[in-house]
Amino acid sequence: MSKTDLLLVSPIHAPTIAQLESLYNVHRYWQADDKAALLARIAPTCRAAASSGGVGLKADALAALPNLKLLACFGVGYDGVDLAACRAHGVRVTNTPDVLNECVADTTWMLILATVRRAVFNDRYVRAGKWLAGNAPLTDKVWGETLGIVGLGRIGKAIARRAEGFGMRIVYHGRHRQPDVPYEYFADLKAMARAAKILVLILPGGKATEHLVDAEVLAALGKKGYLINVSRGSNVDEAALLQALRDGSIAGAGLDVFADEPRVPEAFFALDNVVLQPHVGSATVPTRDAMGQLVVDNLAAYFAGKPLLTEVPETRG
Ligand code: NAP
Ligand code: 8YV
Repeated sequence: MSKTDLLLVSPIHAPTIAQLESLYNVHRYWQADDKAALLARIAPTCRAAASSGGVGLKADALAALPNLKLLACFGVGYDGVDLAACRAHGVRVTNTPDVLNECVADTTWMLILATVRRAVFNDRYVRAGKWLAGNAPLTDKVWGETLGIVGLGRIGKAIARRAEGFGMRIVYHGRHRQPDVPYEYFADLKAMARAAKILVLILPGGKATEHLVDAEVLAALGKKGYLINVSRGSNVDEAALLQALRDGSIAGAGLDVFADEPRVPEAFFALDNVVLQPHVGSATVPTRDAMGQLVVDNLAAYFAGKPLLTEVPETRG
């Protein structure tokens, strides 16, 4: 019996691709020379697609696949998905929430500590032999300070739990107050930035949150404040951030995400008060395996006529 067609829009975790190829007739969209011809060929039979959440599947490709019913995304964030087009074409969307919470929270803490305690600067200091000439400069501290979390969702709460161990005052900003959490709510992001020593971004990307952190929020964070972005690069005005890092309007930044990945503005490379990571929030083998398994399981549920495991709210009936 021939295998069921599956459109794989973008590269995802390699073992997941191998698993999908053992189960489906996988068509690698990003590698197709003639993408329109590929879509036309599989249009009569293709009912499901997989993609990374940051890439999604664009409206023109959705329109070319009238039988498509499911887009299974790898990643919890699905800012690359054209949700309006998916709804218009009756395509349901799944993502990979929860299984990555703890590793992304670990990464966030790696960045908080590395940025405030200047781990990368100090590593370079030792390697360059500068210690022989004198001790490294003293740093600011993390323990006991105020942590402002923008987006106290699944991952934000895992970051907050770790902050409790650091004796921190934890405050948060989002569109809604959460009555069942013990942390102080700020409806106003600028007011929270003024109150916080460390501002962590862990909210969705996309048009609704574009440049949420701009020059004014950075000014509110102030000369002693640190910005940690593990959400999406689009959430920060990068030009304003570069300016604030250069002129000392903020003390430093730890960045896992950028506006135009994998291209990172070279101006960041010259700065000692920024720690840069290549979007590795969830990048551990066990977590990526678990995210891949959720993609596989959502596809299996769809083809078995069972309820989807993790459908995004926007396409739930
Ligand atoms: P989640 O559980 O849905 O939480 C999202 C939080 O963001 C909610 O608390 C929500 O609160 C808040 N939020 C949403 N829109 C907002 C807005 N316009 N302004 C302020 N707050 C807003 O999501 P999650 O699973 O924790 O994931 C969060 C995000 O982290 C993902 O969407 C993704 O972009 C990013 N992420 C990055 C990596 C990485 O590798 N760096 C890995 C995983 C996830 P309200 O509803 O009250 O606003
Ligand atoms: C993913 C992420 O690795 O889950 C997310 O939203 O940003 C990361 O965990 C990435 O999206 C995979 O492409």
